[in-house]
Amino acid sequence: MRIDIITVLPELLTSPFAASILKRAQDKGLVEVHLHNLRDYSTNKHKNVDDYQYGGGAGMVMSIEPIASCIEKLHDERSYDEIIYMTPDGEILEQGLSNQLSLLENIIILCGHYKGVDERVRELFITREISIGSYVLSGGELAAAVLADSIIRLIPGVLNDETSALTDSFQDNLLSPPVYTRPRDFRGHKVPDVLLSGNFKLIEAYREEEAYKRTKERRPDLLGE
Ligand code: 6GU
Repeated sequence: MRIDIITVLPELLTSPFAASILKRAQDKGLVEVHLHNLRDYSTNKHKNVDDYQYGGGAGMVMSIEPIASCIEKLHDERSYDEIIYMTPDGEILEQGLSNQLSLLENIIILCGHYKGVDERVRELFITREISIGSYVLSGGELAAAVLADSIIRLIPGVLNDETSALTDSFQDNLLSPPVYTRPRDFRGHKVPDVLLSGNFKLIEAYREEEAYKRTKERRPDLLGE
C-alpha cells in the first residue's frame, strides 16, 4: 500500500511514522508513506497556500490551485483508490472503515487547516471525508496520523502473532478484557486465579466474559443497546 499525505505541516507527521510498528511496516516494504509539503506547490512569491474568504469573515481558506497541482502530479504517476480529506465535518472514523481502507492500493490524505479548503476541492477531487471524533483539532495532521496508524496495522504482515489485530478492542465489536503481568500480588491486589490456572479453556471463557462485561458497562452502543 502507498499513502500520500498532503499537508502544510509535514514536520507534525514525521515522528508518528518514524517509530515502532509504523516504522517497521515501512522497513518491511509493506507500506510506503510519502509526505508532501503543500507550500512546494504554491506559485506565488510568498509561498502562500491560503487566502481570504469570499463574502468576508474571519479565517483563511486553503486555496484550490496548490492542492490541485499536488493531487494532479500524484495522479499522473499512478491511480488512486481514494482521495481522503480530513475534516471535522466528515464521516466519523470507525474500525470498519479502517478495515475497508486497509485493502486499498494507493490513497491520498489531504490535511485540512484554517477554515478548511475551498469547497471546489471537495467537489472536484475528494472521494471521502473523514473526522476522527466530535471535537476540534488545530489541523488535520494528527487526525491523518490516527487514520494512517489504524489502517497500516491492519495490512497483512505488519503485526505479528503477539500484536495480532484479531484480538483488538472493536475488531469483534467488543472491548478487550483486562490484562495482567508480574507481580502476582501488588500490595495485596492479586491477579485473578483463573489466569494462573493453566486451563486454557477456562482462561478463554474468563476473557470472553470480561470483554462482554466491560463492553456492556462502558460501551453498550457496541452491543446495540
Ligand atoms: Cl479530521 N480535523 C480537525 N481539524 N479536527 C478534527 C478532525 C479532523 N477530526 C476530529 N476533529
